[in-house]
Amino acid sequence: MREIQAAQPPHLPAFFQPLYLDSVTSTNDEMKQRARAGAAEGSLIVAREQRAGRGRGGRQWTSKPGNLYMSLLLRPPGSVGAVAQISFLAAVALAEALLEVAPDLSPRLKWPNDVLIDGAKISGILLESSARSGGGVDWLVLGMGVNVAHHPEDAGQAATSLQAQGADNCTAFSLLATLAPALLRWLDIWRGAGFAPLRQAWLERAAGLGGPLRVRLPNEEFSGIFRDLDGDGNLRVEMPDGAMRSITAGEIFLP
Ligand code: BT5
Repeated sequence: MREIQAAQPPHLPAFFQPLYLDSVTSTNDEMKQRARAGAAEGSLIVAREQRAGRGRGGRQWTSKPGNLYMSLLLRPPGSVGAVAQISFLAAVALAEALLEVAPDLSPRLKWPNDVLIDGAKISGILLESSARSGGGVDWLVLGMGVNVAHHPEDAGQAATSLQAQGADNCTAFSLLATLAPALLRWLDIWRGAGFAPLRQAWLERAAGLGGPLRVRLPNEEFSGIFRDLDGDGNLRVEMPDGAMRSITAGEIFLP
């Protein structure tokens, strides 16, 4: 009896229109199809497993049953660049949700969109959007994967899960019940006050702020000091000669 109840989808705030699926290639693919067909903002797909979960740049996202795999459809105002701030929003909301379900954890945020526990990746965020011809975006799909019950040992980088961190009672659904209101709270703040409060909240949990980092761009790689996040979400890096450089897209490595 308890198991059946535990497996019941959670109650979510009215903004969300959830659809729970069993096995999909990728929740982002499912949602993109619906976005193109006119689905409303707030549509949410949650799947038990993904057969072809994706990371950025064609990388794989390990997606066996037991973890949270979800995609939320948004139709935000603003330019493609501005809506990229949603990845910071998702990371901040997830950090808050993780702290609610497991108060002993110290989630850290790694630019641009990773959530780490003790330096290990617990989550991945994948934004995909379609630009409108007159400017702005037609739709934006926010994909989030969170390791709840397990994590890959062979990810090529350190990974962890809520259960590995001792949060044994947490399930994908119980995390979703906490994450959805946190996302909505931050969406409201972002819409009302812009990026500034989000930037502040992100910086408070930033991994490696003030310390050395290595930056990998498509055609170059260099080391510097991670100094700040600017008002557009670019990383501000101090170069060895003291000059400041803004990084819009790329990969960073913390020691
Ligand atoms: C990401 O990419 O971190 C974004 C992942 C987004 C996954 C969600 S799940 C719901 C939605 N539907 C999808 O198809 N995707 C989204 P990236 O920064 O490129 O990181 C990918 C890298 O993380 C891989 O190359 C591995 O090194 C590592 N990795 C793969 N699976 C992992 C896992 N479950 N936990 C931790 N690390 C993982």
